Amino acid sequence: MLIKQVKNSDIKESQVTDEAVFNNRRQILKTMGFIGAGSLLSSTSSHAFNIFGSDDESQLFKTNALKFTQPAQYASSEKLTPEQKVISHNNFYEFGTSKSDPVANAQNFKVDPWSLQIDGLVEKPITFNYEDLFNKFELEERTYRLRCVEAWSMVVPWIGFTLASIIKQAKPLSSAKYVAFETLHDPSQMPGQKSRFTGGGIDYPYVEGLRLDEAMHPLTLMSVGLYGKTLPPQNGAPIRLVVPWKYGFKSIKSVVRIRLTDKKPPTTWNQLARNEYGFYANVNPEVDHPRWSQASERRITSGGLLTRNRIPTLKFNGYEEVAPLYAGLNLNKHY
Ligand SMILES: Nc1nc2c(c(=O)[nH]1)N[C@H]1C(S)=C(S)[C@@H](COP(=O)(O)O)O[C@H]1N2
Ligand SMILES: [Mo]
Repeated sequence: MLIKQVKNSDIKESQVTDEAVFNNRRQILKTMGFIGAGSLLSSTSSHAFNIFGSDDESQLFKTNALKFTQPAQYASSEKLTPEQKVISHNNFYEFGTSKSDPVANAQNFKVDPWSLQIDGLVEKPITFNYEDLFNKFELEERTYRLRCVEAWSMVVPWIGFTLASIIKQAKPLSSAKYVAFETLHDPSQMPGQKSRFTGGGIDYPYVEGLRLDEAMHPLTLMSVGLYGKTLPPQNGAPIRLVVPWKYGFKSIKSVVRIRLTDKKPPTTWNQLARNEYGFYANVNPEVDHPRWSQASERRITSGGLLTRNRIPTLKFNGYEEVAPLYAGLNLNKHY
C-alpha cells in the first residue's frame, strides 16, 4: 500500500519542503526566467511562469490562498510534481487538445459566479454558489497520484473535501445507484466546444459517472485547489472531481452538476471509443489499452518534460483499499 502513515518527523520534513515551494514560488519562477523582476506582490497569480513571452501578470488568471488542514493520513513521502508542471501540462479538451492549450486559452475563464447543482434521486436538492465551494466544508490537503490513461503520472497536493460529504447533505434516495457529473457547457468561453474539430470529437458537455459506492468512498475528492491555492482554470476551476485510483479522464473538471440516478450514466471517453475506455477505468497494469501497454508510466517530476522516468504502474494506482468495491467483478471485462 502506498498511502502510508507518515511518521511525525517525516511530515515535518515534507512540510518544510512544501512551505519552501509555496512561499518561494514566485521567487523560483523568477529564477527560472518565467516572470520579470517586478515586486513580489502578496496577491498571487498562479500562472506566472510565462511560456508565451509576456511579463504581464495581469493577463493571467488570479488564484487565492486557501486555509486548509493537512491530515497526516493523506500526506505522501513521494516527490511532488512541481507546481509549474501541474499547471502547464494539462488535458482539458474544452480549451484545446494539446497539453499546452488549456493554459493558453483558459486564463479569462469566469469561475465567479458559479453554480453547482446536486439533484436527481435525492431528498434535498442543493445548489452551491462560488463562495459555498470554499465555506460549506472544511478543506483538507490530500496528496494523490494522478495516472493518465496516456501513461504519464503526477503527484499533486490537492485541496478539497469528500464527494461523500456533499452527497450526504443532499440525502440520496435508496433508489440512487450511480452519480452523473457534468462540466460547464459554454462555447463562448471554451473554444473546444465550438466545433468537433477543435474539441477532439467530443460531444459536449463532458460527462462522467461513478457507481454510488465509488462516489461515497473516502478517497473520492471534490477539489477546489492545489498547491495551497484555488485551482487555476486549466486544472478545472472552480471545482473538479479527483478519483485517484482511476485513470485521469474520470476526474472531470469545472463541474456544474452532480446528479444521482438509478441508471449507469454515459461517460465521455466511453462514448468516443468504448473498446478503449470503459466505465470503470480503474488503473490496472494487467489490462493494456488496445494501442499501448499500461504496465508502466512516465512520472512527471522536476526534470524536463521528456525526462525518462519510467516506473511500474500499480493496480488501483496503489490505492489497494478500494479493492473490496470490486470483489467478484471481472476487471478484465469491466475495464
Ligand atoms: N471537463 C473535462 N475534464 C477532464 C478532461 C477534459 O478534457 N475535460 N481531461 C481529463 C483527463 S484525460 C485528465 S488526465 C485529467 C487531467 O487533469 P490535470 O490537467 O489537472 O492534470 O483531467 C480530466 N478531466
Ligand atoms: Mo488523461
